[in-house]
Amino acid sequence: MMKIGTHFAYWNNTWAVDYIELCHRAKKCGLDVLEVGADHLLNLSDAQLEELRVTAKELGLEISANLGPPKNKDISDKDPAIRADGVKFLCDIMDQMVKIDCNILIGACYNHWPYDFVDIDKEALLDRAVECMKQVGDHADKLGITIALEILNRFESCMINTLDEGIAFCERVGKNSVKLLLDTFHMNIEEVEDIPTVLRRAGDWVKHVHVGEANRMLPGQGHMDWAAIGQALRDINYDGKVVMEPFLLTGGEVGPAIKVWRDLSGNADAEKMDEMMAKAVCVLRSNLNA
Ligand SMILES: [Mn+2]
Repeated sequence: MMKIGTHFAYWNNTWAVDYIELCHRAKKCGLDVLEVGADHLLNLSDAQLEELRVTAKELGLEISANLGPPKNKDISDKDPAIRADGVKFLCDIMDQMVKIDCNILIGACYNHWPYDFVDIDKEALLDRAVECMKQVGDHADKLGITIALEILNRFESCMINTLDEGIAFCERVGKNSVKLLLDTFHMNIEEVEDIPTVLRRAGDWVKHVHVGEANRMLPGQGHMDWAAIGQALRDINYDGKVVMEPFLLTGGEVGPAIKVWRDLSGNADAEKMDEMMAKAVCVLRSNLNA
């Protein structure tokens, strides 16, 4: 059964949030999953992690952990010390994830994000990231965690832009725990085939899905063919999380990072934001049969 979620930054334009409050808000909107910032888990005490685990469990919510590593923890970096720090950073995050029963780490874990495009020696970046990801994958295997590497569009990564590049990377890593995340926003920019065709071709490589309209508005607010996308996910027997990444708000830290330069929410207040989210959940449930 597919589970429907959202990225935590939907409601705010800051990365710093109260996840306990957002768990309740997610539940109110009818969501099954709250996607949190993976690195935030490093800043929470064991007591806070336990509170998050219990709150999510009581509300029937699952948690996924979304990561854009900082530049000084980039496992593709030329500097071996930075790569070693990056491997440790990813392993430390997974150790925290276990404490909240979270078993999926997603994002551009092979690089730093937002990428600065200073080093664009793609082959060398990939070679270094593959070697480090083998170590990270071993730790994930041990913990029962899946790492779903996000395929990003050209404006966010020079390493993995298409499904084929994602599969090639995972095959080189060769770990059961290291698979792919496909995101409709990035696929819409980079893939030659239509999105349902790419999903069908991806098959078992897909361990996490991000959904949003072409401009990252909520499903149902744009022109994506959600019925066809839902059918493709059923065709590959996808039973993981389908997580929205709606970015509608300008300003703060999130607006500039995501390049949201105009309000896409219709100047929504808190109540209206919840209403729009609840409506998008319905759009996905009906199209995904979730
Ligand atoms: Mn995404």
